[in-house]
Amino acid sequence: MQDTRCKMQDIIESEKVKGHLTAKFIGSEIFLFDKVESTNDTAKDLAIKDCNEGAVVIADSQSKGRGRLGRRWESPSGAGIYLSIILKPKNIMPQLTLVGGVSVAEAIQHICAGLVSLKWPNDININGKKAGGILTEGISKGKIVIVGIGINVNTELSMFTNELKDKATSIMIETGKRVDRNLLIAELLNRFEYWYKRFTKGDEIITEWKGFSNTVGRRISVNVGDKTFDGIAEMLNNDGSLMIRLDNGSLKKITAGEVCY
Ligand code: BT5
Repeated sequence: MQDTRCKMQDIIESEKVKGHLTAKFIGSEIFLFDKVESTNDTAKDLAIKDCNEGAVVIADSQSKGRGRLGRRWESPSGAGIYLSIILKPKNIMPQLTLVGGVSVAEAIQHICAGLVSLKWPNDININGKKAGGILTEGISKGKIVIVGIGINVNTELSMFTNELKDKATSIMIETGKRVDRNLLIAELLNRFEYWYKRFTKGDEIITEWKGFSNTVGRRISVNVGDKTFDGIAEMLNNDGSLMIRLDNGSLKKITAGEVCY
């Protein structure tokens, strides 16, 4: 495991990322931009024009970074990791968000030992606050999947809008350490390739994901559209969906939603 700490303001450089890559196809092509609207949209454009599986789009900042349901993803420059991985899986795989989550958690766990957790379905938390998120989108009838990953790395509290100041955090805010984004990107892509290969060979990702998660076993509220379900998160299915034991005793399967606890 490499020491990803740094003292200086870091600049993302493809060659520096590649210098630390052990992954063979994830990151084999890197498209690096100073600023894009959304790396997921740039990745979609590239994927439609044709590029290899594993190509990665990285930007230092985004003007229209997105979360799920069109929500905004704050993406200040010089601070975070905003990247999208282009995949061409043989089958439709709803668990790719979980593959992304485990890869991010593993890449940052040595910096934030004991502080990083995953919240179903797509949040990366540090010390219980949101420090990252994953946006998985399919195009071409699911033949191409874009896994978009945002991580607040050297983000300072003053860089967040007021709306986020209480609920968002970064690696630096929680640990006091600046991190070299080049090394962290490489580590993340290395971990992603490892899990993606295992996963596409048929291994499950649920056990590793649960190892980082405190969602299962908790009392939660889940918002799905305009409905709210209250109960205990009972288990994760192999397809990545969540089973919640509702207060009326029945079991409800949730495939997408907003979990609060
Ligand atoms: C997510 O959505 O958590 C997925 C975020 C994915 C961002 C990456 S960056 C690279 C790629 N390109 C993109 O355009 N997107 C992906 P969701 O679960 O819907 O959470 C969105 C909510 O998180 C917002 O409504 C805010 O409340 C909060 N939020 C926004 N920016 C944040 C930030 N930088 N850190 C923490 N929370 C944030």
